[in-house]
Amino acid sequence: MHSLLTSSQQAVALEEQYGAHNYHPLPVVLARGEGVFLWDVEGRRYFDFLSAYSAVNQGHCHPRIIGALVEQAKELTLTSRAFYNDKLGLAEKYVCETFGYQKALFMNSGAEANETAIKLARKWGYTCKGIPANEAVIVAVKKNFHGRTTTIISASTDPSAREGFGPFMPGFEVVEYDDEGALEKALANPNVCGLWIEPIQGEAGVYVPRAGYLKKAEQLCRRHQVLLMMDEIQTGIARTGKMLASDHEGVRADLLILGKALSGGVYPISVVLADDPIMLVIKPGEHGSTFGGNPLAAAIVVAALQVVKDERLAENAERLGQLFRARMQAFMAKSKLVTLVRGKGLLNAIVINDSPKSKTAWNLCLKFAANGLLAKPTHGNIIRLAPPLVITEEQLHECCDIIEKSVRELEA
Ligand code: IF1
Repeated sequence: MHSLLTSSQQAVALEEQYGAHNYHPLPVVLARGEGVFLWDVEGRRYFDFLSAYSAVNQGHCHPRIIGALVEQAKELTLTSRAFYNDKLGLAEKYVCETFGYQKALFMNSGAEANETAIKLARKWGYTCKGIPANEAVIVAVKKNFHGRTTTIISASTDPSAREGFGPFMPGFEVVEYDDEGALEKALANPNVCGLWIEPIQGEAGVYVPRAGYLKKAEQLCRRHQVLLMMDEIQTGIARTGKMLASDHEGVRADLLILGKALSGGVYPISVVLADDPIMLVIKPGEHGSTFGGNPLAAAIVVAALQVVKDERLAENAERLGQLFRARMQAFMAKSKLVTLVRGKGLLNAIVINDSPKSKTAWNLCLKFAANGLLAKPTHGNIIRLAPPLVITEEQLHECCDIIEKSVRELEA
């Protein structure tokens, strides 16, 4: 253990005094991670069932990804895009071939990738669809989560994400999610350049739309010359049992937005993928960022995606996700506290039979922690359960035992 702090309490006190209070973490101070495991400052071991919101699909500190980071970090970390570097082209090719697109634009955070997609969709709307200047509209959906910038929260319907941060960016129309009629209406507006959705709404509580919704959305986008902007930052990279959640319905986004597990949780990397007619509307000097496409990120992203393929993480997520939901269904039949389990692959959530305003879900997560498993409620009474995709069947059963034991303890 190499933690510089001698106790968890010391860490919490430091953050309380010197850190912004923009989070309310579970009272656990982590010092080390490996695979599906995390250890706190005192050396207690936990199963990670949050995976940094699906950024650690490959498991904590995966040796191949860390190896790529360390090797490249000794050579060259950042040049800025004022010059070329010898790793970016290789990463762009690898990512384009992995997901089947002609071009990639690398950024850093998921929010920046979504901002990039907004700019691409708008500029494509003006230059290719003929939308009058500054009148482009992007259709978003209720309970979306795409990041925390002032433009992105302009499309949010979550008061806590918007309160006190106005004025907001115009040009967004927000409709019901999982409602094909609402899409038919909204996309008929000739000024609409993009439909911006998540294939499964993570933050909303792992809300899986009805079968066929994504396919219908794709068809409506084609019919009305609207770009399908698919935010797979949380659902992508094998999390839902396929390389992309869109793959379950054979849907191909016009703008594919990725982040988080692109780096295996080792480094902030995001990317927007598109074909030439869309990507090339942005000309040299019109968009970018200091760290976007740096050689260190480029080396990491190739290793991180190779791990996903070589270790068949999508297949593992598919198989163990079925097993997980089956065990939870069986357990729910005997539990008053857990009323629903939903998800795809290893992106799942349980719904607690209590008011969203109650502390029951939080208290259950405290029980999980005391029993060696880390998870956190999303909204109120929903607990997301998303382990790294490298988890084994035996470990998954051990985690289900912990979950069931904790629920029984809370019910007692
Ligand atoms: C926080 C939520 C999850 C995302 C999708 C874009 C982004 C995210 C579908 C932005 C990021 C993170 C952000 C983090 C907690 C977590 C989160 F609770 F905020 F909503 F996962 F559901 N699209 N999600 O899930 O990517 O800029 O963060 O790299 O803000 O607390 P980012």
